Amino acid sequence: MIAPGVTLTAGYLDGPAQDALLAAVRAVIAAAPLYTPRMPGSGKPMSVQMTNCGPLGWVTDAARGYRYQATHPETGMPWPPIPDIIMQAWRDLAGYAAPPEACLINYYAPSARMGQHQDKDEQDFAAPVVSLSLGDTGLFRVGGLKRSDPTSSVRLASGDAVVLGGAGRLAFHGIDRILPDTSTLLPEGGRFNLTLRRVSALVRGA
Ligand code: MD3
Ligand code: FE
Repeated sequence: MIAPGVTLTAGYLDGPAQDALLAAVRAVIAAAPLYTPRMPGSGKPMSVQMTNCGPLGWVTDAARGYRYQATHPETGMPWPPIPDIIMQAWRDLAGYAAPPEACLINYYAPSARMGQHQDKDEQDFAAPVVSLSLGDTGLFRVGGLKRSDPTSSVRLASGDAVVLGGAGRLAFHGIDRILPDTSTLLPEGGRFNLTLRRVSALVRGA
């Protein structure tokens, strides 16, 4: 346990499983290209590139801000389905009966980072977020429910899985930097992170 409700499974994916997941990620990107998301208001580009698979995808731009939508913001196409290997990871790790609705794929070039933030654009905070890492190690920092709470740093290496549930679901977190040349999985270097999320609230009796 990294923090209350935040569980790291180091080496969840072995070498062949990382290769298979990477092939699935490349196939998603072939259908739904990585794009550069922009901050709400300012339009400042994020250093991380993103795409999604699943019925919904997380996107952001200057005019409309953070949201989930069913289509790619640049191609207008529906997001491709979540590959089986990714659905299997959710079934293994999430402990949650309903399937994920969104799989956000982040690509960190060696110089990219992600500032401290909370994931709170979802309606269902009962469901965990499941994270899978591929490629160079990311220096992950997680705190508490307030931005000012103390933080701890964790290295997320290729093949590692993190489950964010319970008290950890709304913890502040980010990626301080990518540790270069820590994996040979990606010939281009850098890191992919996948986050599997429930977006809609489950309606009792529906
Ligand atoms: C802790 N991604 O896409 S994944 C994000 O490595 C995001 O790309 C990071 O933060 C990355 O929003 C971190 C691990 C993670 C994901 C969600 C969390 C940690 C979390 C939600 C609550 C607490
Ligand atoms: Fe996040």
